[in-house]
Amino acid sequence: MTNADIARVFARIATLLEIDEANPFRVRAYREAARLMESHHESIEALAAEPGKLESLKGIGKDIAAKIRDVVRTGTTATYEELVARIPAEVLPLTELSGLGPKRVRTVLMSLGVRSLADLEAAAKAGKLRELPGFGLKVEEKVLQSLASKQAAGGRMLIAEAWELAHQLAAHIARVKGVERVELAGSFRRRCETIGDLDLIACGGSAEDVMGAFVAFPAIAEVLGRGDTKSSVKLGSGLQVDLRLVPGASFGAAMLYFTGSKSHNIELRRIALDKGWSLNEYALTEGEKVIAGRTEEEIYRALGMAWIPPELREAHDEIERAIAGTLPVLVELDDIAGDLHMHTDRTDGKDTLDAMVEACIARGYRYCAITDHSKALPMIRGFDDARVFESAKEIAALRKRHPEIAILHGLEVDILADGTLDLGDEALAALDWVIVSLHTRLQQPADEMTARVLKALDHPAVCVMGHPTARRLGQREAAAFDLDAVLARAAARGVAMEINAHPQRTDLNGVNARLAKARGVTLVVSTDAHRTLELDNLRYGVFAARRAGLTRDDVWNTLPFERFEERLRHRRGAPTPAQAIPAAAPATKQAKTPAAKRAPAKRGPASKPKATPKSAAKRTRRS
Ligand code: DGT
Ligand code: CA
Ligand code: CA
Ligand code: ZN
Repeated sequence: MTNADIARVFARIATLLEIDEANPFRVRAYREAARLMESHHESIEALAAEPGKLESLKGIGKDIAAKIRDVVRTGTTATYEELVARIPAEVLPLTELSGLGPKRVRTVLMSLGVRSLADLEAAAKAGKLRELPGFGLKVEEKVLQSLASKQAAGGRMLIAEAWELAHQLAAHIARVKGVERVELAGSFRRRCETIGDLDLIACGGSAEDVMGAFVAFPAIAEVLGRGDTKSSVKLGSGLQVDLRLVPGASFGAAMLYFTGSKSHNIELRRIALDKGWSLNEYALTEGEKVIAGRTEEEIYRALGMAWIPPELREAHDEIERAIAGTLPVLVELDDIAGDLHMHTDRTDGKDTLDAMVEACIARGYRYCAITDHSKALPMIRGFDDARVFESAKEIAALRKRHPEIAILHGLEVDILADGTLDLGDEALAALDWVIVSLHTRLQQPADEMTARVLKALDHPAVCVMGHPTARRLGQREAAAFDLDAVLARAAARGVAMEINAHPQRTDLNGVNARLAKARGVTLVVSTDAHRTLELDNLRYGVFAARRAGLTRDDVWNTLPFERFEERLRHRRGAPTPAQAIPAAAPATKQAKTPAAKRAPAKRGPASKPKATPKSAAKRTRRS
């Protein structure tokens, strides 16, 4: 059982207790325990096996520790069972809709008898929500909207939510006697942002052993079907998993078929048919004769093309390019040299400046940008101008403590409703790295929204637009501005567009990032981490970049710091203090440079711009 699986039970208890109007301290104890388990770096299951270990964690008392052991052992605990005996468990997903929380869910349950998403939709459409105490028309509209975007997501799961368990499940099958290969295929292998179900392909081992191990995997809630070549199960999270056991001679053909996409498969099959061959999940054949089947490479080769990375298999232009030998060499996770969007506990992040920087160093980054929020978000203590100047001092001190990485003093500045930025020009100029983002007034009419964003991009201090469309998967659609016009302006102004790697954002997504590249816009892949662990979300941003067909050259933060900085200077017309930090560091961890050896790292806000027009020409883009 993963920490997330265990945590889910306690989060559910907390929500049910809230609906039940239990003592808030009790609610908080469960919620805190769930949070702690979810972000804990060691396996909770392993800790539960050792006496006293769970109890030694801050926030976990004797009582909760006992319940964790119940959950590890049985998958549930008496407290949960008692609650769901009184409150229907189907109301739990209702609390995740924007506009509703446990309090309002209690109200719809008690006064309207709403027990499920379908009930809720019917009540909202009948205009019954607006009349409830504490609701109103606005809440009703919000609920309808989030129900609509939930349906658009089709009950699919974020790839990030399946990531760990999917790999654990594959590893579990790989350990079975005789098994030669196990791979995850389907939309998961194509690195889609959401997945409908998981498709596992294995070869080697007996059906008895392989399928037996599969249906016994602890995270499985229900066995939907068990056969010798295919079994299907449902995990506790609701995700369905299909496992297919195929002969080694068909492994490549099965991988190709079950990786999809369906339309990519159809195009491949047409090419095979044109040659008088046939292609299915067993092999590429000519009559009775097998031409290829063991590996994907040999099938693609026989069809006259290069092997195509799964992220590109969407029947876009990848087959033409594979035939012509012009497939892009896709950017990889290891190419990213620095993360340029992260928050700290100075605003709504959970970790300190030092913790975030140390986590970046641990991940081998050569640079990073600290980008807390601006004052348009007052409830999280967003920065005003004075706070920015104060922050500059904090960052200067931070650089002294961590000389092995270049730290950019950044801010995520809100784009206000009229397109002006949420910070004065002098404060903006004092920053090394300015992200501009939309967080508020997302319902503006499209024309106003487009004008608002274009105006923001015109400000000379702007480096990059953060999570450009502001969508949140399963919660909120993309803002309604004219993306094409915005991309054209970004290209003209030399402003980059972010691929925000937060799994629920993935914004720009693969389709839009492809468009950005076509318009000549440079991309930046960053995490928007609000805690150190979220720095690992970077992979989901890289997936979107790969699905967009981006190469290393299309992504600004793949550059070594010196060249990254050169380009930034060209963009903003002034050297940054971070530039003073040694850039050409060796690839492995190095000893700390004594602070005295480094050049003074201070620049006054009034220092003269120094443009280096030559540097831009260095970066030619592949098209
Ligand atoms: P998902 O699960 O909805 O996220 O998306 P996929 O792509 O994983 O789709 P899934 O699980 O239904 O099927 C896995 C792959 O199997 C799919 O990408 C292509 C292949 N496949 C499934 N059904 C068909 C079909 O009717 N024709 C062809 N050519 N391929 C199919
Ligand atoms: Ca699938
Ligand atoms: Ca499937
Ligand atoms: Zn952010």
